Amino acid sequence: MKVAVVGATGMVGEVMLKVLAQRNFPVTELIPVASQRSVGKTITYNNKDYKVVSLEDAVNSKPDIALFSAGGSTSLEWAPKFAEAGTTVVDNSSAWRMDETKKLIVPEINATQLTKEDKIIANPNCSTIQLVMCLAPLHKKYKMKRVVVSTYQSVSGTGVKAVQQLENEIAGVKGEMAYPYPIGRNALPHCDVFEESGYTKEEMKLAREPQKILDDRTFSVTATAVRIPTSGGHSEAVNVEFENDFDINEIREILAATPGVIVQDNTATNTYPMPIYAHDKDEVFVGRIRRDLTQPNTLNMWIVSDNLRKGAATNTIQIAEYLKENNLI
Ligand code: A2P
Ligand code: 11C
Repeated sequence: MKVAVVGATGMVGEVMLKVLAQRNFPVTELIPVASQRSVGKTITYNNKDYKVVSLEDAVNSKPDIALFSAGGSTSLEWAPKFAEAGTTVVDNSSAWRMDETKKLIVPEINATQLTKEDKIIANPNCSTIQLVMCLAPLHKKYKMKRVVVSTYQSVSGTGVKAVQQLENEIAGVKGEMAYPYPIGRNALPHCDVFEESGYTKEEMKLAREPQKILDDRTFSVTATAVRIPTSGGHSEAVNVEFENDFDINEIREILAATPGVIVQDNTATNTYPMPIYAHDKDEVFVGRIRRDLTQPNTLNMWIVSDNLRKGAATNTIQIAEYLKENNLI
């Protein structure tokens, strides 16, 4: 497969290259793409050097698939050009997620919707992916009514500048600020920009994307998204009210049997998911599974995943794998 990685020099792009190699994706030709600033630079993939090319050159070389993570405006402008050239685009930005003509895919949940006609496929937001990975199997069994989620998101979700801000603060060095406040020793109830409603865009992604992925608008999600000084891995405290009652052991069994989900839940041994253990892993980790004692049919749990892997690069590449395995590209 001729594979273009658009945004190959970026944080997610670099992880995409790593995951493509680790999962032995059948790359016969790699086309790393970035902005004009990076054209001609060398990147290494599977111990081989490649030159970064421009978007124009990448479209003209007609890749079979293009994995995009170069921001929403690049996707809006360029994904249709790739699609027109016959390339299937899997896009990690927010550009196409809520477009009714595009599918929003978490392979374990809804990849079977995909057909050859899908030329631009959207990858959900990182905090949505880890949430729906745990909600989907429980919704199937008990039917969700309402989800309340509070996130604890790492600085890598914001990008290189934010990772640098945290490192500078730890080292006691002055530098550029990615956030309006210090992030070290702090918690900012502010991920992405504020909308008129008072919610942030990140919170609204958590509210809307699960309904589209699960193809069900009968449940609702309300979110508070918080940035914390972890370098990688997003965490979520999740409260779910179901229509039907559940057995807590059965909940654990269902989650443990869900592909891509790992239960880490033993209070006797202080076993629970944490970002430092989720780092560099492809799975979603869930623990602190317990009944909400304040109202019927309601569950609390704690979900952690590496936002750059299952939250971004891995999910994108799993979509590419599904397309390849099912002869859809
Ligand atoms: P570059 O490194 O040349 O700026 P991150 O999310 O870590 O900031 O990375 C963004 C990625 O998207 C980088 O690879 C960046 O390339 C790329 N990118 C940003 N703007 C454009 C653009 N206008 N055209 C192509 N690639 C872009
Ligand atoms: C964050 N979730 O952690 C964001 C990063 O819509 O793809 C990814 C933003 C997006 O800030």
